[in-house]
Amino acid sequence: MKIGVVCYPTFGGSGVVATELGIQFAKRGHEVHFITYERPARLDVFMSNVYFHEVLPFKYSLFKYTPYETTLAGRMVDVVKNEKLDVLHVHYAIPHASVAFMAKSILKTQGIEIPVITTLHGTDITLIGKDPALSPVVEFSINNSDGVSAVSHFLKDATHQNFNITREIDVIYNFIDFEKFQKTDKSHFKKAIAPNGEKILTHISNFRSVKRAEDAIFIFKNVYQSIPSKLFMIGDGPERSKLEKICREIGLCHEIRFLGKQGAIGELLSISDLFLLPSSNESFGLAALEAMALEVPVISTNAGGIPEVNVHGETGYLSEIGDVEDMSKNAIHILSDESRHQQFRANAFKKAQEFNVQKIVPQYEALYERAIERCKGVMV
Ligand code: GMT
Repeated sequence: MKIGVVCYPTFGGSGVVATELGIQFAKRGHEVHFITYERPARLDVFMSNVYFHEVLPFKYSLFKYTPYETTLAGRMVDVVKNEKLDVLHVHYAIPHASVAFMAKSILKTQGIEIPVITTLHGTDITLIGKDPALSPVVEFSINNSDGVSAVSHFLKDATHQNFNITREIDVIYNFIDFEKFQKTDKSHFKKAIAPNGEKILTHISNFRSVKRAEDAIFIFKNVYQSIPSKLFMIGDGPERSKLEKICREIGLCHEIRFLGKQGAIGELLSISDLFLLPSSNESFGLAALEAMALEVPVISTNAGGIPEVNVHGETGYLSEIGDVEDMSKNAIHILSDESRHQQFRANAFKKAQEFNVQKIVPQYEALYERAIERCKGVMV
């Protein structure tokens, strides 16, 4: 198959899933074309059957805003037509699904029928997508996709609650490539960071308000009072300065490291003892799954689709949103007993295997094939 992939090329969850999925399809011998405004952050390998088509900004003095959607649609038309793509997979509905509809309509006038798959990732539905300014466009473009997937049952249900959906939605979970995500012995690195055997707690996010990253700092503050520990804050985003200020105010700057955006997530998780995900909204929680794949138990909220990944009392614990005291208590419970910690580590790893990429990619393949068949029916 020749597959077009449209996504946000950043470290955000939807971009990571889109890129890793594209790489998996390429490994299976398909030809994959990324159509994005930058080279995707996780596209760090060279493969002869992976192509990158950059969407360049179109600037003109008349425009207050660059017409990104128009240039993206133009690029989609160009790539589908000239590379003879079989399917176009867009990740994150806004604006990719409506732009794909535009490209599909243009191509139809030229006798080309391209199946469009839309994957819903989370905030495109639960936060911004349902805003009245955007919702008619989101609803229309979901209903006019040839195949739709959501990354959790929670997100599928939320899509039905927020929109009038006439199209079947497949639930296809986020996934882990265990060939890539393997625990490595980084004990020398751990010794440098935590020379006295301190526990390492880790939070990874884009530091947006929905992540409640300040709760991670307050949980750490409570844990630190009874267990010698350090906190990694990995990622970057609009709340970073506020978070750094909190660290200064509570006098724990020396124990909390802001590491910024990181490519080597696996190495940092390999030396982590506990992962903190205190989000107020999370359709799945890919960051938690990546932690679990490296045997790191998760302290999280019970928001959205997180309970479909983190199992209470088994792979970690779930608390109400904002209940820092409960999350702190649970973190201390896991970290204060070595054999209990090891059991949680083993459970987390076992649960992560349910999301092995080998099980997930065939589900996308089946979705593509159904959409291609459907479009062939339209052509006849
Ligand atoms: O929240 C993020 O980190 C970014 C966001 C995105 O779309 O880039 O992530 C969403 O998609 C991920 C991949 O499917 C999910 O694992 C995240 O749970 C989801 N984030 C939210 O729902 C807030």
